[in-house]
Amino acid sequence: MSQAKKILLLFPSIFYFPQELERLEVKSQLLYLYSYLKPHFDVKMVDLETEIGRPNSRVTIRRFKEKAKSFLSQLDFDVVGISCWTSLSYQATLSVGSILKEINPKATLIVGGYHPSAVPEDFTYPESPFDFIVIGEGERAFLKVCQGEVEKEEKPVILSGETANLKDLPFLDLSQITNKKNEKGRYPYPFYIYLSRDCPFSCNFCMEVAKRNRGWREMSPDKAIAQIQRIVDELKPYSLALADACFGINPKWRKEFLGKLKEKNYDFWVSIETHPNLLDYEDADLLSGLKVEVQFGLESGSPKMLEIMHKVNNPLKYLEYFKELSLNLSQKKVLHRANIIFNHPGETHQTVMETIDFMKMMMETDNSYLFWAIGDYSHFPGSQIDSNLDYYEKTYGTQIAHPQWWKLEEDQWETCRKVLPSKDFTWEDKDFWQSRVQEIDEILKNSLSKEAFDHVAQRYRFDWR
Ligand code: B12
Ligand code: SF4
Repeated sequence: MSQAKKILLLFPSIFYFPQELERLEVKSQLLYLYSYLKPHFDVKMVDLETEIGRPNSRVTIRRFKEKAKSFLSQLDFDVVGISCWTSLSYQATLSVGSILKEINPKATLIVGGYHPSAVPEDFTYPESPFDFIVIGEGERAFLKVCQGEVEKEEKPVILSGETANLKDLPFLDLSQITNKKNEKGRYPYPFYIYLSRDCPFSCNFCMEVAKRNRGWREMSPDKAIAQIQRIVDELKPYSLALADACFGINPKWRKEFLGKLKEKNYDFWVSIETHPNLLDYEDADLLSGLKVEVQFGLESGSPKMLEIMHKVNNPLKYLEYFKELSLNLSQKKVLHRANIIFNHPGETHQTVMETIDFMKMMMETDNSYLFWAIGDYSHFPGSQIDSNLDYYEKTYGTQIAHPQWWKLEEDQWETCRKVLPSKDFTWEDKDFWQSRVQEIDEILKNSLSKEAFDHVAQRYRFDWR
């Protein structure tokens, strides 16, 4: 093994994305790779999105490339890992890949993330600067490349990532982040960590399948708490997101972890993202009194849509369960959020109204701790929908305006949502759900407890302040 290798881990930024959705938090996927490789090599982590920015026109992209070239020319590297994490980074990845090969033709370039996992062939074009394309988890595959266990070939090599045992993964190395603390000595952005990996559910819209692992692997509750405590000691964050694709699938693990988290009684916000069927009243007891926001991927209030989404086998039971659980959480003053996707393939005016009616019914109580995050379906490669587009077109009349939108030179965040869910809609009235949601905004405001209202206004709804 060559210990002298210099490794650069790079987030290439995002092209053609509206500026207001800018994110400055540390890219956790790189931090995990960094922490894994650091004991073996000289590793540096660079985020071109924060260093240079997020260009969204031909002119600003040209300037971005010039700046990237001059910035990267000053760095010394033998191996570069580029994270094309979402499809929104596709064009930035290709540009930065070419720049790196121009600066150092001998360097080994590895690309990984959700997009290469879903569409590895997007990186194997003639003259591609990439040597390795990794599908799925990066830690082991990256190490193998650096240790010379796999050889470069004339064409890019596609590698299947190996699943890491979370019990053996090192704690996060935060040494490159401590300089991002503010004048109060605290890390000012949400900090995202993962206590488990993968998800055994198979929602049709989700990209998780692209990484090709369908189990659920967790670190022990003790290790999870020790990891959090290290972050607290070193970064003093204002908020921590337990961003696992699906938090706490195993009830024994979940209860033990939540019990230990409760003992810590942290003074910062912790958010948890999970499937509504997983939590029970005992979990609600454990969550009560914590500074916590539980985010549920509820997705719809329409039984028909839940079936089409393949969210659950028994949608009516699922919605009933969520209603009871939410009431219980509100009684225990636990803030919780239901995420809703409108315009998923198959959506009709009727299913939109079923969801609106469900939301209204959930808002009938006062002093609620339930609020909503509502958005349009966005079409990403690698999901079951993407793999079976024909079926949705034939069955519902779904139209995806640009099935390969990440290759277009236009606002990609808008283009990935140019989806006509069914023949029940026209392109003109597909935003039908937005005005229906607007109509119930006042009911939502009135249903919330003061604490929940203040939380939502401060974090999400600036127009409520
Ligand atoms: C947590 C999360 C976030 C967090 C990210 C926190 C952070 N600081 O990194 C937040 C909330 C900020 C976020 C934002 C966004 N997200 Co998000 N997010 C997720 C989520 C729920 C979990 C990811 C996860 O499980 N990570 C666990 C770690 C261990 O795995 P990983 O991140 O995949 O990294 C591993 C591999 O990918 C690989 N890898 C990654 N990079 C590299 C590089 C190399 C060289 C190698 C070898 C390997 C490699 O190795 C890593 C370690 O094993 C996923 C998935 C889901 N089920 O919904 C969506 C998901 C990734 N997000 C998605 C999207 C679209 C977004 C946003 C664009 C949304 C928005 N409106 O802004 C932004 C983009 C942010 C950005 N700048 O890139 C999509 C991506 C789809 C796609 N094809 O592009 C997903 C898949 C959700 C979906 N629609 O299905 N997200
Ligand atoms: S949406 Fe959530 S529950 Fe469904 S498959 Fe994806 S990660 Fe799992």
